[in-house]
Amino acid sequence: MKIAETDFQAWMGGVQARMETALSRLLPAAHVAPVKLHAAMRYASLEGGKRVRPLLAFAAGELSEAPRERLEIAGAAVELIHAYSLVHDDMPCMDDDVLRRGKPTVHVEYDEATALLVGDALQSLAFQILSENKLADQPQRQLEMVRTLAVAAGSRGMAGGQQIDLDSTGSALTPPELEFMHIHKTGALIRAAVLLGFLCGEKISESEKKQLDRYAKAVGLAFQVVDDVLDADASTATLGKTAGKDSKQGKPTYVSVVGLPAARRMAEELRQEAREAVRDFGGRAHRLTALADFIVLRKF
Ligand code: GRG
Repeated sequence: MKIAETDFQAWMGGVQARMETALSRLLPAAHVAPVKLHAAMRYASLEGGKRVRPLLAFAAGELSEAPRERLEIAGAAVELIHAYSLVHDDMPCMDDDVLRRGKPTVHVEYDEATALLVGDALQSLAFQILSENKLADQPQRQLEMVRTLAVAAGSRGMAGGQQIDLDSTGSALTPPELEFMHIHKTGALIRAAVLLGFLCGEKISESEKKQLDRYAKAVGLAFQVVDDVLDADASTATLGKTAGKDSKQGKPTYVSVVGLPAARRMAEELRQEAREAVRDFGGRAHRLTALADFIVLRKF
């Protein structure tokens, strides 16, 4: 293994461990009433997941010299929204899945009503921690962060993308329609993770923000293209969730719309686009470029 790879693995492991501790602290304790809901919220959020969104927030925060304590909160807020989306997405009324992160899904381990409430409560907690901790020196900046996450999670972001996804099952989408769906369903939250991380620090200019946004958009879409490739190409054991589900459910994916080789090429083009977007930052963006590589070259 090369030194740069070893360094990246160590950094990633460090942020993941830090986020596990932070999330455990920020989530209500399992013994606090209502015990079932709190235990299920912890089940949905802890001990699992790659923590890609907090990793992106930390990497972007390095550019603006953001304090780690702020990045933990911003990363946790995005991760809680992500965890909520997975819980709801797995429910019988949506994707109807029984396996997530190698464990039974929340509605299987608990029950459907609890899964619904877990998602609701995780979403509320995300905005609670984002608003009750000081994340910026100017209140206006912190409001911008709250708004960024709200838009990304809402009907013009993730929830809207999910609606398009549900409605498009069994229909043939064109590549631009598919891109529109994925930019919203998956890309919006990934983009928010990068922006929130950057906004936790002070050293930012408008032009730098634009460059970072270009990176975030490329990485957000790349993440979904790779997810589609892995769904078609990897095993359930490797993924920790049911593989091959998209085609079984008749869902349009990059693989079904453009084919596996073209989807792989697209992921690679987006990786290059992401790297190009942060080229001007030089060595300061080395975590961001390594994360773009990780997101596109991952096997799970
Ligand atoms: C229910 C409002 C609502 C939205 C759900 C994101 C989403 C929308 C559904 C998840 C379904 C899915 C498999 C989407 C593909 C991309 C994705 C978000 C994969 C899972 O994210 P990872 O790989 O998961 O970051 P881990 O477990 O590592 O955190």
